[in-house]
Amino acid sequence: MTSNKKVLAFIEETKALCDPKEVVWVDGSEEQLEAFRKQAVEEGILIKLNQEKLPGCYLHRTTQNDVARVEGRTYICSKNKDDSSPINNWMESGEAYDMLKKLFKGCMKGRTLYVIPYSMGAVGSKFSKIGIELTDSIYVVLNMAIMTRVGQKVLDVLGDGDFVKGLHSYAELSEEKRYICHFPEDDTIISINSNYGGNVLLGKKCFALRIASYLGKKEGWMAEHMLILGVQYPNGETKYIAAAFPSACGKTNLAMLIPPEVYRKKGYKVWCVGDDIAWIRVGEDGRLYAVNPENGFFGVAPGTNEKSNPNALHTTQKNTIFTNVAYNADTGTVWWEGLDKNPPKNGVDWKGNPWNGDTKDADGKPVKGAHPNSRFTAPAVNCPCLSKEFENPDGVPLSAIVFGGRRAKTAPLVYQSTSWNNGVFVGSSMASETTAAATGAVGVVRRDPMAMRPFVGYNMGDYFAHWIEMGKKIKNPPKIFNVNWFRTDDEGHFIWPGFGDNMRVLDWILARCEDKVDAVETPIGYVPKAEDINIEGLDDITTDTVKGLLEIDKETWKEEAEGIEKFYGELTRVPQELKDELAALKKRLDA
Ligand code: GTP
Ligand code: SPV
Ligand code: MN
Repeated sequence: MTSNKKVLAFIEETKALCDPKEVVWVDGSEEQLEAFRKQAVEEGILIKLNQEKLPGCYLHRTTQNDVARVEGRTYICSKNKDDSSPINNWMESGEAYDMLKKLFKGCMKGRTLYVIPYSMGAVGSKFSKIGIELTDSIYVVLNMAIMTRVGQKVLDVLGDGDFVKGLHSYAELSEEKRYICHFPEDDTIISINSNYGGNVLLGKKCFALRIASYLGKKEGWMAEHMLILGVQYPNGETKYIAAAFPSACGKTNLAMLIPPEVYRKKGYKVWCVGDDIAWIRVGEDGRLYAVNPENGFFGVAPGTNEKSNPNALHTTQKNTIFTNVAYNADTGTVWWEGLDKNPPKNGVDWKGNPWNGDTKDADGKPVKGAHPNSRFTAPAVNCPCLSKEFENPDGVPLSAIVFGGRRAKTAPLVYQSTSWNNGVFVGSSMASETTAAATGAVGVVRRDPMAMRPFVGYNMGDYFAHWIEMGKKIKNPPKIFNVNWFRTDDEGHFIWPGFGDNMRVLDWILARCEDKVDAVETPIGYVPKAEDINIEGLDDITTDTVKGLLEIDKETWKEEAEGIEKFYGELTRVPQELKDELAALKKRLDA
C-alpha cells in the first residue's frame, strides 16, 4: 500500500498501544466498500434501507449519549496555554498525550484497525492536504469514504510526504472518558469514546478547520466554516459567495438554494460548491479563491423537505448513510420531522423504540421520531446543483463574504460592512443562538466569531489578526456582509420566509459588489433601501415588512456594543484594529 515510513511507524505505534486483532487498509475500491457495508449490516451497525426506493442507502443509530459534537470535551493541546483561546478548552500537549495513552491502551482488543488514507481537496491538487485516520469504527470508514477522497490513490500521491495523523477509537463510548484532542503543533488529532460526526470524521472539523486554521495562519491562507455558492446570471456569468453561519444556521440550505420563480423565469441559477468548509487563498490576480475540501455533505435532516431544500433531499436518495432519523418499517425508508405530513404508522424512532407520529412519553409529551441533530451523509456528486467548479483545484473567485447567525432581534436582514477591517470586526462580533448541533442548551445567544468559535485551532485574537493580515495581501478584496434570516415577530414567528427567498438578499449583495445599487448609511454599516429588496411574488411580505426587517434600533445596538466589548475582554491578543472599530461603532451610536 505504501512505503512511507512515517505512515508505517504510526500504524506500528498504534498497534502496540491499542492491540487490534488485525489491520485493514481502506483502498477506496467499490468492492471493498461494499464488503464493509455488508459486514456493518451483519454486525447490526447499519440497517439496509429499501434498495428500490433508496439504492445504496443505510440507516445508523448512535448510542443516546453520543448525538452531537461535544465542545466541552474538545481540546486544543499546545505547549503554551495562550496559543489556544481562553474560550476554548486547553491541555498541555505532554499531559494530553499521557492521559490519552492510558485511555487507548488495549482499547481495540478483538477489533479491526482500519487505515483510512484521505485527501482534503481534489487528490493531488497543490492546495489539497492528506490525512491518515486510524480507527476501529467501520461506521467512520463508510462515512469518511463519502465525505472525503479515500484510498490507494491518496497514498500514491502522498509518497514519502507528510500528513495529518488522526487516531480514533470508539472505545467504550463512555461520556466521561470522551476526548477530542488536537495538537496543531504536531499535525495530530486524537479522538476517543465517541462515534458521532464531527467528533470522529477527523477530516471534517478536526482537520479541515482546527488543524487547517493553524496551518493557514502559518502558511498565509484561511480555513473557514463557510459554504460556497455561485449565482449564475441570465447572461451566463457566475459570481461566487462564501458564507459563514454557525452550526445548524442554514449553510447547507443556502448552498443548495433554488431561486424563487421570478428569478428562475429570468434565467438565474444557483450552484453549490460547498456547504460547510472553505479553504481560501489569494490568487495571482489579487482576489480570494475558495475550494471546498470535502467530497460529500453531512447535513441536518430535520426540516429538509421538497419545499425547503429539494436539492438536498434529492442528494440523499442514493448511496447515503442516515444517522439517527426515524425508520419506516412498512416501507424500509426513513423519516424526520419536517419531511412531510406522513410520519410512519409502523415506525422506529432514533432510539430504536416503536414509534408513530402520535407517540407520547410518560408525561404525555410528543416524542420525536428523529433526533434534532440527525444527519445524512451524502456524496457531493448526487447534488443536482453541484457546481462544475467543484473539482477545480484553483477554486472559485469570491465576490462577497457573508456572515450570519440566528438573532431574534438586533441584526437586520442584511447589512454591508464599510471596509475589510470593518468586515472583520463584524465577523469577530457575530453572535447566534445555540443549536442542537452541539451538546448543551439550545437557543442561548453566544458570541461565535466567524462561526469559528468551536473550530479555531489556536488563539482567537491571533485568528482575528490573521484576518486583518490577509486583508493587506488581497488587492481586490471581496465585500463583507452580515445576514440574519431569523428575526422574529412578537409571537416568535420568523418574519422573513428564508430558504429559496434568500436569493433576494444575495441579489442585493451582489449588486452592491458591482456598485449597481445604492444603500443607506447607518451606524453599523450600509443597509438596503427597503424598495431595493425584490419582493415580487411574495404573498405575505410588503415593503413595510422589509423596512421592519432592516430596522436598526440604536438602544439595542448600544447593548450589543457592550456585549462585544465584554466578549473582547474574555479574549487575549485582540488586534488594536478591531478595538478601534468597536470604539468607532460606539461613537457612531452615540452621535
Ligand atoms: P451544520 O451542518 O451544522 O453546519 O448546519 P448548516 O449551517 O448547514 O445548517 P442547515 O442548512 O442544515 O440548516 C439548519 C436548520 O436551519 C434547519 O432546520 C433548517 O430548516 C433551518 N434553516 C435553514 N435556512 C433557513 C432559513 O432561511 N430560514 C429559516 N427560518 N430556517 C432556516
Ligand atoms: C457542524 O456542527 O457544524 C456540522 C456537523 O457541520 S459536525 O460534523 O458534527 O461538526
Ligand atoms: Mn458545520
